[in-house]
Amino acid sequence: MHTPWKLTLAMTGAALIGMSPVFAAAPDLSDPPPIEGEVITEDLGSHTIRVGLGLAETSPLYISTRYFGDILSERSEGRLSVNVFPNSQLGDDAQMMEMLQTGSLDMTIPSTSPATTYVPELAVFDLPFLLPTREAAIAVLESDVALGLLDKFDGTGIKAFAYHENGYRQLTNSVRPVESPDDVAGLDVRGLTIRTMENPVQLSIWEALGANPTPMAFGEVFSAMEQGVIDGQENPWSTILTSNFHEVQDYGAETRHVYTPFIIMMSERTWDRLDPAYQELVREAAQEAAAYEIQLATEYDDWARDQLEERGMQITRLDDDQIAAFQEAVQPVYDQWGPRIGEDLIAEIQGIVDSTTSE
Ligand code: KDG
Repeated sequence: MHTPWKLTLAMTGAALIGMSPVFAAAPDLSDPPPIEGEVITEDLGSHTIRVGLGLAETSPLYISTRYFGDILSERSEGRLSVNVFPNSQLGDDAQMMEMLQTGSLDMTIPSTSPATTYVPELAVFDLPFLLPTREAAIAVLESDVALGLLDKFDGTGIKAFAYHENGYRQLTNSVRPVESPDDVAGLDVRGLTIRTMENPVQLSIWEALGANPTPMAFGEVFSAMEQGVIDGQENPWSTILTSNFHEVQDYGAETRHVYTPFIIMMSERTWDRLDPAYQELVREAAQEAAAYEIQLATEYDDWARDQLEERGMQITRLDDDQIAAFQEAVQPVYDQWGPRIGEDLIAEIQGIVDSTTSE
């Protein structure tokens, strides 16, 4: 199957990496998983679902959301269709979740961090160095513990279906290379001013590291860095690349300090308008899109880092001892937030992590 959006993405991908030989190693965007499953032939009404995203058209999140739309369309004989609005053009994560509640937007896929306003326990994902490997992270996302947190959106006006991967967050800045917490704090010079997501645990992480944390919506980050309002930010390499942050950030450090997921969610008002057969289809498509997004995000991660280096970002790879220094510095975050997030929940997540590392 060949649809115009896939062609557009292939072209965007080529432009993104400048048609260099590295193109061969780039994630394969032309071959999403085949769309399988029952096609609903009965006319159960036509719906165009508007999905707002914070990230750009080249992000794994956008690509998998288009795939989600393809599944809905193919399996409803075109009666369900999806319009995706990237680049925070409809609002930031917090605003778009409010729009879901009022029914002025159908879907969005925010990070868990701003979604803690609705489900405070989701802050468990904000705890630093909790999910040490991707294997452990995925096991957690697929666990009943994590899926149970999605049920807690009940009563908020939002339906939450599945987790996507946002990924391991890395630090970038425009001032100096970072190898240690001291480089963040500055010691003899000033601490780095770092944008954080709008979430108090994220704020505590950067306070513990001696930075000047500045919470800010994602859509404002590029211009804040361009204008020198902030020195840096932290996000997965794929977001840093697809948002062109390397144009205003000279230094990166592979800190992997937090693994944050995304949540695919829908307005309950939209949900209630859908026939139960379409509701089931939306659930299935969300899960299939999540699996594809996680695959793409994994493929993007190292590739995006290498692309950033090729484009001139100086990236510091940290060894185990250097990572341990960051880990030690952020320990107060656990003391401060553990009781509020729930020690039992944290222990359950740690149990899942241990089960993947002891196998
Ligand atoms: O659509 C998702 C983005 O808006 C956002 O969640 C990205 O991780 C992110 C951040 O730093 O705000």
